[in-house]
Amino acid sequence: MSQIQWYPGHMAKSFRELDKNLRQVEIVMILLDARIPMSSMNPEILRRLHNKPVLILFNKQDLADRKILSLWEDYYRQSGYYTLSIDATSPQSLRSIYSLVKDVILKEQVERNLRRGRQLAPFKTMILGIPNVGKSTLINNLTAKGGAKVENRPGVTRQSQWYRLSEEFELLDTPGVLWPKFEKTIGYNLAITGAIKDDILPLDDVVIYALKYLSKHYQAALVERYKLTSTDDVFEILNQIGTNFGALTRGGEIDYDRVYAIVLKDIRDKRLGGLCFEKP
Ligand SMILES: Nc1nc2c(ncn2[C@@H]2O[C@H](COP(=O)(O)OP(=O)(O)OP(=O)(O)O)[C@@H](O)[C@H]2O)c(=O)[nH]1
Ligand SMILES: [Mg+2]
Repeated sequence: MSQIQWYPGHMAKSFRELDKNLRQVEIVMILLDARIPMSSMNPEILRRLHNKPVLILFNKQDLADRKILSLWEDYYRQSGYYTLSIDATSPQSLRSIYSLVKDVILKEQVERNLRRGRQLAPFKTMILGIPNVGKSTLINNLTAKGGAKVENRPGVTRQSQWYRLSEEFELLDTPGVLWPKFEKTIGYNLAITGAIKDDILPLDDVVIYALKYLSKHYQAALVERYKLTSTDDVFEILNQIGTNFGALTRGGEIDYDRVYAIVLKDIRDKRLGGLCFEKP
């Protein structure tokens, strides 16, 4: 894991900028990967968001294990956050985000403004999330035709910019990448889901970790997909996949690199069903 660089200095700067930007928004949206709701969260962020409503969006719900995901929703809700599971590519998800913000999270403020005869203004928001979690997809899909123009209104710092997405949302751009610390299994989870590039961690370690998790928590799906006769030993699983899928070298040996690629692709393409690699 030493190849992954986690710069405390960068992080401190990002957090200082976050603190400044926070004052300007009405609601903070944190995008998590629904398959790894802990590894895709920087816990330090939550400690910084006092007094602002926080909406935790579990994105890529279409790839996740619904049962486990609902446990995660409960977990974060019990800690005082609003939660919603979404698929950032689906129009229905986008509508439900807006309804939740307007009719629940900022309801009082909306009603107060309407009572005072003010028009409903776009909600000022900030969208935080690790790389590849779906921020651009969400922002693009929240953007109405003709939206996403940078308004001529600078944020507090020079780096910050406001974007008018639609009648519904104005977005303050995000301050840097707020990775969690790559401790323990977090790096593996980020690699499995594609948040970090495949060449950052040794692929054999990543896939072996994934297969161990799957054989413990998704044994039936694993057996079914790879026609396994036993799941007792992870190296035996690799051999069976290699044999059953013809991932062999010319000399007839198991081609492990191909086996790793097969497993990773299957996980990411949902060939093993909806998966979560963490439980609350
Ligand atoms: N299955 C599925 N794929 C999604 C979803 N949301 C985004 N994606 C895919 O995830 C990949 C990354 O999405 P982006 O929107 O580029 O992620 P990002 O957070 O902007 O990534 P960076 O710009 O690298 O920080 C793309 O291939 C998207 O199509 C989702 O809800 N479900
Ligand atoms: Mg992006």
